[in-house]
Amino acid sequence: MKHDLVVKHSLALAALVMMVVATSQAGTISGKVSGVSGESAVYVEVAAGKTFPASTQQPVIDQKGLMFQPHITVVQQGTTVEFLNSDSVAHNVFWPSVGGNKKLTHNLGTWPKGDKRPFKFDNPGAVPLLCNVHPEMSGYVIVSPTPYFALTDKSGEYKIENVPDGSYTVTAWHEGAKSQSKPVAVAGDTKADFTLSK
Ligand SMILES: [Cu+2]
Repeated sequence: MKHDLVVKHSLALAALVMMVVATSQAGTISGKVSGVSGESAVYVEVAAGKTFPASTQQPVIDQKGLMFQPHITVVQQGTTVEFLNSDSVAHNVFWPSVGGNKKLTHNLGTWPKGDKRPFKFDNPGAVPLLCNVHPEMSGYVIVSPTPYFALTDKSGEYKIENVPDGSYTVTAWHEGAKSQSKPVAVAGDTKADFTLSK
């Protein structure tokens, strides 16, 4: 009788420990994007039944020296980006599509030095930034559907931290290359490499 109770207690404790472990485990996804040179964006796609914290980012994309700076900005879906003009000439910001969808084309307008305009990116995918005053200007906002994303370094290495354990689809994007998505099972520290081509 006494022994039975101890066993029951131990089982209950073990179950509790397992629950705590199961709900608190998070890992990193890291690896390398090769086949292309320079920075790529890597992000985790939405997974069924999972909810994510809202964006806390407040990114600024500057137009300086006739360039979008930074050239590539990765944000979580729902993030408001401030577009600043630091040049003495007026710049425009527009994009022909979002995630390849031309219906999501938008022109933010043209504004002078020191001014900035916000835009909230509610749709996921790559947003090619252009300026209709300077055809040579180009940049990108990559809108990640989850808070789990990274920009690789110039050699293609990346690390996405604090991803809850589970099964995901991870996408790698590179300017001018075909994006690649692959299933990744995150359990602690997980590796995912990509090889992209044009
Ligand atoms: Cu411009």
